[in-house]
Amino acid sequence: MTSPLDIAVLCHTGAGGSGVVATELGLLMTELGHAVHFVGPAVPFRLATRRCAVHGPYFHQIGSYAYALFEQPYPELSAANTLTEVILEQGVQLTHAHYAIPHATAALHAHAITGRAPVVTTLHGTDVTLVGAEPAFFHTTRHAIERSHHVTAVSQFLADQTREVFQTDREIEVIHNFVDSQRFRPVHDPQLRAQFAQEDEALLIHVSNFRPVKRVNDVIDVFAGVAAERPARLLMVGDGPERAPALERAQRLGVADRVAFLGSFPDIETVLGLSDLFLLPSSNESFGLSALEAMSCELPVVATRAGGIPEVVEHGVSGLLAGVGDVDAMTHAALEILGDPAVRTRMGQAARQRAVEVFHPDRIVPQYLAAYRTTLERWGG
Ligand code: GMT
Repeated sequence: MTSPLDIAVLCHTGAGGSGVVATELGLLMTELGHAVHFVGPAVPFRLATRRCAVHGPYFHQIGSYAYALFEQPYPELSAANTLTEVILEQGVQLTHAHYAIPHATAALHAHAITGRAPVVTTLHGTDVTLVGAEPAFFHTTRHAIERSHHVTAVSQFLADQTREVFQTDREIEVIHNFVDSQRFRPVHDPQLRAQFAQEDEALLIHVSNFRPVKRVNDVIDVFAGVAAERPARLLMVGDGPERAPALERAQRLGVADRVAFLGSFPDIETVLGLSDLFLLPSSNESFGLSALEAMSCELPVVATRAGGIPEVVEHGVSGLLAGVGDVDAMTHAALEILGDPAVRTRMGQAARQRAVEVFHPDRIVPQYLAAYRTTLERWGG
């Protein structure tokens, strides 16, 4: 290995794809011998339950200070301050900011203070398509993207969308997300599966943070259509503002007794590995990491043709895609896959093969490492 790196990582610490990618990448970098320092208000969601084979990664809590004159907290300033301490005290050479704001903004602030630690920013999706496009954050997001020393996006769709939304010709490297196919794999355990479904019932699953963009009511509608035709159960994993409306809809459609809302938890590989089909009817999705994790578990995916999803799920090969809101098409797609065990097996195996071959960490992590090294060569530590 060439010289080990010292990297600080800023990411959202709650359940969500960008924090998951940041955590998994940090763990893999640590296993490769690099020093990784997470800087955040709390230990990232998935880091809390993961152990690395070697010492690290490290976690530094962002300090906070409430003063009567401050009408609201200033997370960007607190993050920049703690990151500055970490850069100066730990010899950090580079900061990797996941999500444009406030993380890239805070990282650039710390770079301005220290004159060290150039910033690699990874765009994940809603930082551009929802939050960044909002007038309230438009200029700060564009500034973060234009001033970061290197910018990556998790899909070609997102790179193109970023240039369009911000009218910028900023160079953006596409580095797709990845999945640990050793951890995310099929689980053949009839006793465990029996906790969720009878032998003759198909087990469908949806995992998300239950935001409006996920269209969780469509998940319920598709499931109701499937359950009207064949024995089936649905696992809803995650939590968020759309959970209560989704439960209400399941009750209204008379399928609530077959839908289990399991809440939010980090070790989703077991429930994914036990299931038969993954549903992701989002209105927009820059990548769809949850779908990739399901594919790695040998699950075909029924999803929308939105954003970067077609870069992950190949229509007709690893799943079936439909238009946003086209519940009928998604219901037919799910029934088509579940109705023929040979189709389900073929698509599931193709899904896993794609996850292993195209989105393996061994293919993706070196791309981040190369981005770090190029940034350091160009901008210094
Ligand atoms: O999906 C979310 O709402 C969470 C969000 C995040 O930033 O945590 O996920 C985004 O980043 C993931 C990891 O790169 C992508 O797989 C998701 O597609 C993306 N979400 C959206 O674009 C809606």
